[in-house]
Amino acid sequence: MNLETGAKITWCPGCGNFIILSMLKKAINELVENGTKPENIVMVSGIGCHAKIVDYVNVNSFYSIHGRVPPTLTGLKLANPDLVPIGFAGDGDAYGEGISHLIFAAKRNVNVTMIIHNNRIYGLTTGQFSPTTPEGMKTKTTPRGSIEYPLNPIKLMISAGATFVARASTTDMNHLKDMIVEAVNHKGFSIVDVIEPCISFFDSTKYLRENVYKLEDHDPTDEKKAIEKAEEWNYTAEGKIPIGIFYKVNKPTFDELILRGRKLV
Ligand SMILES: Cc1ncc(C[n+]2csc(CCOP(=O)(O)OP(=O)(O)O)c2C)c(N)n1
Ligand code: SF4
Repeated sequence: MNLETGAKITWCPGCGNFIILSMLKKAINELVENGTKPENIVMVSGIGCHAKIVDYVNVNSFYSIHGRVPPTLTGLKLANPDLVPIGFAGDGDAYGEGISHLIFAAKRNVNVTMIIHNNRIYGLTTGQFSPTTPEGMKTKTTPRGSIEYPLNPIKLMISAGATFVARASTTDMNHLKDMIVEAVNHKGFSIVDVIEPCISFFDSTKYLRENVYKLEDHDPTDEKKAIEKAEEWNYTAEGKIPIGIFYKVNKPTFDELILRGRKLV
């Protein structure tokens, strides 16, 4: 289906968001071919460069506020369980401003999906450090190099209770599309941390091309092994970056438990 909206795309040429946008459209088409009703898909965004993605895809959408994508997704799913809510947030938005909301949506295992545009910097506000900026990196707010260790969201989300935790990279496009489809198809709280370059303020393209590799021989139902795998790369400035599904288990979802309580299912 044609998902173009005709809106002018204002991202910097070369921004990783272009790849997320084009793989998202492919993923939506695949989901629709396999039975998802397009009118049930609702995109929700936070605030930042990533957030403009809702203007560029012709499905229902809601431009939310900074860090509040997870509660918006939760509200949509509870109000109408037929909906397929998909959230889009930056690393600043999801892991900084909105971290408590993200943790609680994961803890509750709400049946929604979060796609994180993790360029490891604040893009829209022109280059301040974020929770996943590597230690030592010079940014506008860390002119002598960041003295903080980066957060590892894969480890955090597994510990918080998310039942689908994956990482993708804009340097492996088909894999990114597959991760989006798998996350949306998973029943429970799903998150895909997409590592991407911000061409203007943190160009990681070369590093990603040289260091991203696909997880193999990994059992995603084993929580301890998933955390061990997640520790292979702690969002530092160097090291190999595994991509794929770290953790995937089935548990009752928050929305289903609420509806059962109201005797609606
Ligand atoms: C409550 C609140 N705090 C701060 C801001 C200013 N602000 C807008 S976007 C942004 C950072 C966005 O960074 P990120 O989420 O990583 O998204 P990106 O622009 O990199 O896609 C900030 C701090 C805001 N709009 N609202
Ligand atoms: S500032 Fe960075 S994240 Fe924002 S559009 Fe430009 S390259 Fe993309």
